[in-house]
Amino acid sequence: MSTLAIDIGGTKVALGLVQNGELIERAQLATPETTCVQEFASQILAQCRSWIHQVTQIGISTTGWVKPEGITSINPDTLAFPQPFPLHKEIEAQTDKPVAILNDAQAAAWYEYRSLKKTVNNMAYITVSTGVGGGLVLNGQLYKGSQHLAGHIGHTSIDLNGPVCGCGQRGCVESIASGTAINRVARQTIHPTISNIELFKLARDDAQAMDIIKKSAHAVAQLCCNLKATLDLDLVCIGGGVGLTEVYIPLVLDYIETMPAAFQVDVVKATGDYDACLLGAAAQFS
Ligand code: BMX
Ligand code: ZN
Repeated sequence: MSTLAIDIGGTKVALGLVQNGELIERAQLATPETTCVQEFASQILAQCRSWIHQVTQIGISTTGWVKPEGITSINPDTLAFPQPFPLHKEIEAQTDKPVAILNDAQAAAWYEYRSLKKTVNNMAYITVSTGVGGGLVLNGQLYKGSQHLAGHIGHTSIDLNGPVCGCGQRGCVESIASGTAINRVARQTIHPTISNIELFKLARDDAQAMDIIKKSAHAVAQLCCNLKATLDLDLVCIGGGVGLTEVYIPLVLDYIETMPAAFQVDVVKATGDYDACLLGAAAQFS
């Protein structure tokens, strides 16, 4: 059975043809800028027309709060959807295939949980990317909560005097640790046009650059301990463009080691690597 997987992020949309959990083909496009749902869907489908007749179903993972009526933004600075954005209904209408949709980090959480070698009951997935997203698997099941919002752990505040987050709160983990937050500080303090790729390279032998990355890792370590205290997790899995860099998880682990033993938790790297959300889009059917 083949699935078309679509992962919608703030800057790019990844597409995959998935067979038996394996990514057979992959494509990518810049996230459409249109606010028209028909146009948004057709720009995406235009990139994978030849796959559509081969697939039985379509799985979407997307940044944003996914409700039955459509997607809405929690932090419009990462991607501003006109609200609600009924993308799943539009993709279904344009393809005549069954469509399932989940928040990107919820989808990756489910994929990563099912890929684990050891038996675990309670796990969180954290993506440190444009934003900081999350997904929770509790008692072996993806936990979405009453309104499908559960897992938006990037929007838990860890500093009452911290920066204002795009969601409207102050001191959210996302406002301190995300790729966007790191880049904002790097541009203010190092160079006005520095990219995150350049920042991570510079950090190999520049303490000021490394400090910016350390602040992000410290915030994510605090989030891991907060989750351990709240949910008594067995494991936290970290992914995302920032989270998957070589230095990041070791830094998070260093900070966790300094916390009280009761709040310490195991941290592993996402096995789906940069495609955890895309594979998660397809994993909704398995
Ligand atoms: C934001 C929020 C989450 C998302 C997370 C990571 C929006 C549009 N998105 O917190 O729903 O899971 O970013 O998203 O409000 P990413 O695009 O950085 O992977
Ligand atoms: Zn926030």
